[in-house]
Amino acid sequence: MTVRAGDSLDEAAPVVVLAGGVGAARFLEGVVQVVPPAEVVAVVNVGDDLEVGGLHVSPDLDTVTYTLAGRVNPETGWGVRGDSFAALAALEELGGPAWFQLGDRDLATHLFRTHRLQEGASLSAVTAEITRALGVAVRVIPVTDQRLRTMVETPEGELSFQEYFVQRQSQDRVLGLRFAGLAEARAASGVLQAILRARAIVIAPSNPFLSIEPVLAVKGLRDCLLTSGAPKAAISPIVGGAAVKGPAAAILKSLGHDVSALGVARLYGDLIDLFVLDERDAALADAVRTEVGAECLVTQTIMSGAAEKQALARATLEALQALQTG
Ligand code: FO1
Repeated sequence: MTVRAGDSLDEAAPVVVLAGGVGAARFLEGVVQVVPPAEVVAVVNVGDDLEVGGLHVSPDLDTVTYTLAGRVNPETGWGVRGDSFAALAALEELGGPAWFQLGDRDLATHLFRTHRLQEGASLSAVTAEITRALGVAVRVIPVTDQRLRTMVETPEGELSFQEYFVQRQSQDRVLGLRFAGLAEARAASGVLQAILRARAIVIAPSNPFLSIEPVLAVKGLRDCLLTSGAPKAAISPIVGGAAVKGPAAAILKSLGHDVSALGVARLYGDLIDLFVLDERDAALADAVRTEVGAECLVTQTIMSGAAEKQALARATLEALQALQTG
């Protein structure tokens, strides 16, 4: 079944997903099973971007794109399926950086992106070129075309996101986060318009600090979300007090938040009308309703296969639609 706009909803209005990397990409795979892909807009974090050997790498944009193109490496959830690493090995021989695993096919994306950026194209324009070339009908937009980089404050000093996440395997205690470039960052063309026109907005089950906050922090984003008449949901990336993937639980703890779905719901507060939490956390739903003032959808949130991704997307969008019409 396809979730379609109800009587009071505009059919052409997009479903907007605020997205980080792997968790968001998996959720989007489900969304495109229940909504025509051309009606879906993914607004993607760029705080994880980095330069490797002079090439501009945008991990979250690529993870979302490769996943929707059916090309992602299913074991890691990032990178290209079946990729080889000959260029990386050759780079290492030369004494170049090899801690960030860039596969040969993946490198082509970074070569193309870097070249087009050097020619003066915007990141959003290059992203549109890449998604078109790979047959992705979802509109994938970086939240901003400006340079925005997540910096992680740790007892060892300030680290760039990928130094913290990949090079040091998220081992450091996170004392705070800074988004370098935020003062100059403006929402990329189409982002605010999509949010204002949306029929539904979903904050994907991504890390709220590392993936979603750099999106929400961009000038105008929060106000736009609050102004938009679309019903808004967030899906908890914390299940049973642990992160589905990555360091979200450790960061919630180190920044003094409850390590639970409730802790995540409190972070989103008045931005959301609906909070989606796992069946294992059903006991927290009442607290979310009373403390955060959001409706709750208690369902299976672990996206172990295609059926689960589709079911989560359908349940979330139907619950949002019911809020709108009910
Ligand atoms: N994650 C790793 O844990 N190790 C890597 O070497 C690595 C390389 C990499 C290359 C391209 C790409 O698009 C993603 C890559 N990732 C790697 C994943 C990435 O660091 C994270 O998934 C995201 O930035 C967090 O959303």
